[in-house]
Amino acid sequence: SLSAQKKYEANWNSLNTRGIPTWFNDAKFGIFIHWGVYAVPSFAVVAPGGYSEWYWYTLNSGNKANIEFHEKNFGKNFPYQNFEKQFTASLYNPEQWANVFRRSGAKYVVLTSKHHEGYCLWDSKEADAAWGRPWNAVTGTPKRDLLGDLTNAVRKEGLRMGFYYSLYEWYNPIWQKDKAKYVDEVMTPQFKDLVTKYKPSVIFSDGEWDQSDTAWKSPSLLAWLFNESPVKDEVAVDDRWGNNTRGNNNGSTYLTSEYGSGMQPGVIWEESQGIGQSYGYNRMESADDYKKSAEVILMLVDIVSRGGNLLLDIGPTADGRIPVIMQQKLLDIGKWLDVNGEAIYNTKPYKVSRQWSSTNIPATDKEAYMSKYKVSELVKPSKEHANIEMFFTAKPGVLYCFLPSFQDKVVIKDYPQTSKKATIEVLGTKKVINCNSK
Ligand code: FUL
Repeated sequence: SLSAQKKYEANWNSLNTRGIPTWFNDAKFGIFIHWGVYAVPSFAVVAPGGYSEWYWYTLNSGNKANIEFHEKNFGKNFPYQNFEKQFTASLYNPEQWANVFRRSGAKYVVLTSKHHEGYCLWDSKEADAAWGRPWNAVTGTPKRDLLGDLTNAVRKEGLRMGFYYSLYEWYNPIWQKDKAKYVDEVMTPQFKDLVTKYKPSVIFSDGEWDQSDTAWKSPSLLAWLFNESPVKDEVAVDDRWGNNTRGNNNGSTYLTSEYGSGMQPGVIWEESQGIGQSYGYNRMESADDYKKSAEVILMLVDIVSRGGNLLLDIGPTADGRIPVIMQQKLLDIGKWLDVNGEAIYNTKPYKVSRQWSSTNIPATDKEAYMSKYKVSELVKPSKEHANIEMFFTAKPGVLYCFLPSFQDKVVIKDYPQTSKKATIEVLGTKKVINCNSK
């Protein structure tokens, strides 16, 4: 779908004629990874927006809970950057991670190459030069190309690899002195180095809100990416390129929602969220703070029925492990996708994405709904899902229906009128079930 041989100019009108590689919207499910020095304190107050990767900033902005936690555990004068010594990745096994990702049914992985703290998971000389100290995983404590090793392992499992990249850094010394210089001498060459060396299929740009796309020079960076980079025909990029770009449905960038309810069909979009309420690992979260596997599956179905992708986030530990509870959720999702993936991957939204329950149970009557429909605890619908009888996805000649709760009998209100009699099958069984169709 990309216009071959075309030269894109450094303006949105031209860039937007590129489109987005079709593989992205067909993939539907990806794994997001937030891993950096913040994995050491691994702390946030458990609440909506309680992002542990914001630890440094939250501490500096005087958050009482963070200060108390920090002083109690690390002392009054412990600077954040000293956490780097404990970011060992000593048990890191990228092949094991990639194996779990493949078995989760995800088709792509997006790793934080650099978050707002500025620490790089590959050998970025721009990072060390700007910070005047080892501030990447190769020259720093892990002594390992964490990003490159995962990239290789993920590709060996047959998945695509992409990177999250924060344009700005809260405390980069050059950024703080001279933003234009930071753009020219740190961010731009660093970004090009990342893309050239590791050839990502996705760029999830972020940290764009401080200034405009013009100040970031992001249109020319994207022109380079689409014209000259080794991934010009492959890469899908998000919509975070300046404080004026997010949410623009402009053709060359996919829209991002974050712990949100996502968008409606007609645009290319991706919702991201963690299994708990943080992207980076938060040690304050307990098992009860994590979504149940069935809730994540229902969320995936809901998103895909509206034409979107789910980028489900996990947060590894400072010593390089994926918390077992996160692995378990991923494997549960994979088991479900083994049977039902046909109704997810490569599908398009149906003309209606859902059918509301005719009994129209208010979300507040969830308990009554559950006992009426014998919904088990495991598939307890979330508030938003309680009234939904069915979700739909489609492929040519096939309509897929997802029932969040078991029912003996359903009526598909928006079934297309055809002369052919339909057959209905439950995926994973060879059973054809009774139906009346015109
Ligand atoms: C946000 C960031 O500030 C969060 O920490 C996280 O990376 C999320 C995906 O994007 O804007």
